[in-house]
Amino acid sequence: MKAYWFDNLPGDQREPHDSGRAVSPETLKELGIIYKHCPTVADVDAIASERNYKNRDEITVSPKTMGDVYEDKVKMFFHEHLHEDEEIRYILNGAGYFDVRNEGDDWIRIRLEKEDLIIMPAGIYHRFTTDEQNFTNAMRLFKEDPKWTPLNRGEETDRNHYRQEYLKTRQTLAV
Ligand code: KMT
Ligand code: NI
Repeated sequence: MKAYWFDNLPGDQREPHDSGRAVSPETLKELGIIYKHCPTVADVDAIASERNYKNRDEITVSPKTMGDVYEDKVKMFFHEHLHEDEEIRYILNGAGYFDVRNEGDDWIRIRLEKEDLIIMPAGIYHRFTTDEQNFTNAMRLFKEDPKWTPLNRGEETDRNHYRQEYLKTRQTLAV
């Protein structure tokens, strides 16, 4: 895992966009993001049962597995959105970037590789992309039935209950 401020420069979303300014684990914690290195799926199982996760699936985001729709899917995942449930993602193979918004609306880019697990709180605005290798094989974990419809950013989503709750908890996390 590597976290840094997104450079906001033009160029393909899959390029690193590394500003060279690192983001500390403390900053991620204040946004409600939990990172864990999980060498085995047993480590993931432990987290899943601790947090009452009942479902999971596996996705491979790559041109080989998705064919013609790959480019569209990658663009779709990169639309800024939130979910009404906490989301856990565990990288099985390959790599990918999760970009998350901080309290000042700047983008933090989190690079995840094999054995990296991230827990993102409900209501945080984020987006995802593969890197220049175009290959992310990940496990997605859901508390209940897959209830992870992306709600794209906009006035209505800004007013969403889970968004409002997230903003409240974030204040309690900040030092
Ligand atoms: C999300 O919530 O944006 C995703 O789950 C992206 C695909 S998982 C590698
Ligand atoms: Ni998402």
